[in-house]
Amino acid sequence: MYLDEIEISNAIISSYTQKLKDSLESDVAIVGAGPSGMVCGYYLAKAGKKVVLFERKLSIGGGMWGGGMMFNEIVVQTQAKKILDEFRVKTKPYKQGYYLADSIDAVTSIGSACVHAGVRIFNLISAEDVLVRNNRVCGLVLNWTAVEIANLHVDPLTVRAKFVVDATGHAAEVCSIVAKKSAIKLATKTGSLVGEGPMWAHAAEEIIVKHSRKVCPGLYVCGMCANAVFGGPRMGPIFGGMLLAGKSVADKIIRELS
Ligand code: 48H
Repeated sequence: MYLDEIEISNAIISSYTQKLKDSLESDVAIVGAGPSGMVCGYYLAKAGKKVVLFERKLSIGGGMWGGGMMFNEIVVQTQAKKILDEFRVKTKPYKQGYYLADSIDAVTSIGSACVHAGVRIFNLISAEDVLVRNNRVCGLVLNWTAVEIANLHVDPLTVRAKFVVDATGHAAEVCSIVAKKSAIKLATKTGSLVGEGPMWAHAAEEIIVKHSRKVCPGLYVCGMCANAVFGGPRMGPIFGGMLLAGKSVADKIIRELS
């Protein structure tokens, strides 16, 4: 069979366009394909929800690839090991209550399960604004990351969703936009972003799952972003809290959707 370049281009353009058009309206739109966003997306899709996930970078995985200071191993605690087991990530016990996993295995296995569960992941797209109606976040304003990097004056496109999840990590980008541009008060003690504290792994891992919840109508926070928004310490290269937070937010949204 002769391989024609135009057929290859046509295949990619038509398939991608269809995928993007199918994603204009969804149950949940997640921003950020780090560990918490992907785990959240996986459990939502597994429950039959229509989920779309936008990631600024070329690669998914957020801060998990690099383990701790580029030593590409991650640590999880006992409760979170069950989630790694579900994704078939190999773990090995270290000391009682501590497990180790290869960060490459963790990112690739979670990413693959997420896509196979039905989450549509769009890499190279950044959320630059939100859609707000009647004091409720109901969508995202998107642009190519390349447009953002090149600082081009190109207007964005928009997607609508019943719920938006901010899983953008330390920067809490979606919540920052909501706090800065809308009249919505976030459900924090200040009504705005409280800010992340210095490292305290034990306290941070305990609080992050509680903080991963609804922050205003239509908007949930998940993972590291939750401690930045509600105020909590960072935890360093222990990733159990991110996995548990992703699952917990998915469970909350599934309840609210039904
Ligand atoms: C599209 C965006 C946008 C945007 C950002 O940082 P992440 O890995 O986030 P989490 O919460 O899943 O995991 C946090 C963990 O990696 C971490 O940093 C830890 C445990 N730190 C502890 C410590 O002490 O430092 O992923 C967030 C993702 C990234 O891939 C970004 O590129 C992406 O979100 N992102 N995507 N539009 N506006 N902003």
